[in-house]
Amino acid sequence: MFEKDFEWGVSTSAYQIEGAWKKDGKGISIWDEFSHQINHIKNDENGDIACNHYELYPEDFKIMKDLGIKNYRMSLSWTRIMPDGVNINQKGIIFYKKLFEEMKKNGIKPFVTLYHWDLPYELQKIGGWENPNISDIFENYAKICFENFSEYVDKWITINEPWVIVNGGYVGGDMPPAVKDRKRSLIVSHNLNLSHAKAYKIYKKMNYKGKIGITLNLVPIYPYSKDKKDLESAEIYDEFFNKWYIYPIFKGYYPKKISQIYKEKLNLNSFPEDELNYIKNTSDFLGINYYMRTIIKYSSENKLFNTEPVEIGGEYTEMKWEVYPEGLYKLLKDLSKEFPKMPLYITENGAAYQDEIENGEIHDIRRLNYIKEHIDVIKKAKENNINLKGYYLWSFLDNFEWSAGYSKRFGIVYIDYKTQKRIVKDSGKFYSSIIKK
Ligand code: GBH
Repeated sequence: MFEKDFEWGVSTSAYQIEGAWKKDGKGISIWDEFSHQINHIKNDENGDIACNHYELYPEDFKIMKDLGIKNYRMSLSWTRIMPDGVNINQKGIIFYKKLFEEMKKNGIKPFVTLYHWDLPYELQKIGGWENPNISDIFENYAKICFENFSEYVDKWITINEPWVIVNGGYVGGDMPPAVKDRKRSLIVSHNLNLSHAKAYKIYKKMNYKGKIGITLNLVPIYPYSKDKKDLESAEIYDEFFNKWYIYPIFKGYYPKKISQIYKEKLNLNSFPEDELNYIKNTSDFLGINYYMRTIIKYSSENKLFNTEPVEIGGEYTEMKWEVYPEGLYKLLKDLSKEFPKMPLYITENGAAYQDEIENGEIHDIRRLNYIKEHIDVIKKAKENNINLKGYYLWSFLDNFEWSAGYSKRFGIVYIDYKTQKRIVKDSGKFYSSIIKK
């Protein structure tokens, strides 16, 4: 059922694991800046050291190899390669070349994300994702990465989770630049799409033969009841959360209902037709980060969408996200119906739970079960001929969980942040046994 080249892998991102925030000419990112201010991150923690993967990567790849993990999704730190977002820092390029060399020695294939949220702070100063030239700046960064790393990398993701960049950074305010302005957030979402599309097109123009696409955080939406109002609210929420990001890239337009709402209530003009044509069909695959489902009911409290998420019991992880493997099946099924030929990857899936060390071991049975139940869904999807090419677990290591700091652990490998000692958890041993089978 699993073809030989089905990719079993693990996933991380640069800011969450590397540390070495100022080493070898690295510039400051918006996350360095944000996490150094008080009251932004749980316990005022930051990614200065994190898992010190910057120095310990040989040890980390050895663990990966021992577990039989042959595919690794990671991200590049833009400010290592270009400290101000524009000018090149050779030491950053050399670092990643050494890292890719080390992976190669261990038989591990990279799947590389260009942007996992750590924008150069110098670019934020000139408007960041709101700057009208940001897509050209991003294209230039992408081009430098393609030129320097294509010797090692033939699978790229431009941007990780535009929804989070938009809503964390410009609506909720729990992520940098912590702006609270919905209208501006939507302009950012469009600029992210343009940036993605430019990176995609330059890659193809440079004649590389690899694959390049985007990763979206998708949540299957379930209506709370069959009541007409609930059904309609669920549809609108689905457009807000999922389709706003899927449609421009895979269909060339923004979903209609929500566009109408944005027009009426936020005075948002529709985006230029030529730009939408430019964005259309610029992804060789769809990367999906799946963690949970959302149940939506009608509510008159929410003035913008008339929607409200409801919790209905069941099991929840430490993040307060519902454990719902069937939701992954629904998501994959719906997507493969709408986009029958599109190659799909699960680029993240995993769970945060508290871990306890017992005689040097970590019996993280709940994380193990979470993984097992979701892999069962992957099997079912393959049996039903869904075009799924790979599954990447979040995460390889415990790491800096953004505004939750180090309080939430997602790893299948435990990190003792005092000693930087790594311990493979039971979930890691379990995943290893699945891969080897
Ligand atoms: C991923 O984001 C990230 O790519 C990764 O860096 C991170 O460490 C990992 O997940 C774990 O958090 O309905 O308001 O509760 C996941 C993003 C997950 C975004 C669930 C929105 C629900 C929001 N998301 N989520 S809410």
